Amino acid sequence: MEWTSRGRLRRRAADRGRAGEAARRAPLAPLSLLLLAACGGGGSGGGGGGATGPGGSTYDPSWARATPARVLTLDFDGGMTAAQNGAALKAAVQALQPGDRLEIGAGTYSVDSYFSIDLVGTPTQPIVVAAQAGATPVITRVNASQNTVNVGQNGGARYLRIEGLEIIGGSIALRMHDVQNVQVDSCHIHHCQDNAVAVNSHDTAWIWLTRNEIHDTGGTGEGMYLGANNGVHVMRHSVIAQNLVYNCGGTQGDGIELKQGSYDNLIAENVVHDTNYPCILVYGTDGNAPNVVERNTCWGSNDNVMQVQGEAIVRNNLILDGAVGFSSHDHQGQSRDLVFVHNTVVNTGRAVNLSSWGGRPGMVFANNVCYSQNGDSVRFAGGSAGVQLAGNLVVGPVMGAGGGWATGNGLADFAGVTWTGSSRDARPAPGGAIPASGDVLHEEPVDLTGAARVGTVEAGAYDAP
Ligand SMILES: [Ca+2]
Ligand SMILES: [Ca+2]
Repeated sequence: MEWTSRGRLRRRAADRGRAGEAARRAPLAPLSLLLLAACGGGGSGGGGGGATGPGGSTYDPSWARATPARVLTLDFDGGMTAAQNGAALKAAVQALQPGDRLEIGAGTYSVDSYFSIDLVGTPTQPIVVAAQAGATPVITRVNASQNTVNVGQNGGARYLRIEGLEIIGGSIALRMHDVQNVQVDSCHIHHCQDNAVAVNSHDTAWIWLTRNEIHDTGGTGEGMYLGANNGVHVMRHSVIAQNLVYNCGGTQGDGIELKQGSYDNLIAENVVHDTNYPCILVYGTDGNAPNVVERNTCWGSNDNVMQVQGEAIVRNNLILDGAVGFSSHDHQGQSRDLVFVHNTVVNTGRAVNLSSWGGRPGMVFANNVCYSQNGDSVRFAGGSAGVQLAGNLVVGPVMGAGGGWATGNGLADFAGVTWTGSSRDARPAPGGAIPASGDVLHEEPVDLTGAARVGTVEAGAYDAP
């Protein structure tokens, strides 16, 4: 298996203490500022700030809201074959100019030749390839000898948005290469021979992968393969949000994998389930700005459900049903600067395994609910020296630490959760152990739903008033 996992979190220890509370309560400020700066830079004025989602996260680039200079339409021609329609689609896409929006009608377009989208828009004149309203254009190919869609392989892509397409088959269904300021939104990408989405052949920046449905992969099987192995190419300043990823198999089958060295990325509000390797797997940043993994719901892995090496903030996630719930250990770098707060982890076996946390800088484990039916709630295999431990609620033994938790009652503490993850309503049950179980010094301003935390401080991903 791929023994990895990391998170990344580069925040100084002081930021996590009392003095740093205000700074830590401004979630994603560094990323947001970078995104806004990026959107406005490099061109002739990129519009205002990005759309703001729950909790202040930015899930769309500001340039995506630019009014098209020209709207073009491509309809499926019933008098032509799928392959002829595919050739027409390829030609129409590759002819787009800055400011163009191409709207594609329903039908199956088989692009049976090498297809790379190398379109360069600008912040005020981005290029959009979209489905017509209410239509589902399907792009596929006749075999898996090539990727179905490449982006930026033959000159690069900038300020490009791909929206509402269904992409099926090929070797990799969608592979992005030399890309910056590119968004893939609301696409349905599935049943390919290898990964579904790969962004690992170049250094990339300001990529938005949002609201896509991704499933049924093969080969090494990643739903999303982001950054290259061992930091050879990195992804930075990017947003992976509100995607639904499932049935990732093959020889590995990670749901969302962000590789070593990639930094300052946001992985938020994704739902990932039924994967062979981890639903979400994140390494470290090699000393750069932390990644943020928040408000994701993950269940059903043959491996660790979520695995983060270090240099990350991991908060408000719901994690259930795997070989281990959450795991963190040295992988392609060392575990360090990892803040793990306000997560709910429920598992039949060990809930949380922290192999290399003892003596490492910047480690925080606070306000988590960690329940195991048959195993350890939390295991610090290398001890917990220097780890900030507070406000946790556990069921099952804690190994390698001397305090920082209280003991809960079991599944009755939730509104409706099963050990297998078949029921996942992890809101605190009134009268259970969760209300007021958290530590105020480590309280996050919002919970998994994006709602502000109010009143007493609850451990876990869900607030109670
Ligand atoms: Ca993998
Ligand atoms: Ca509360």
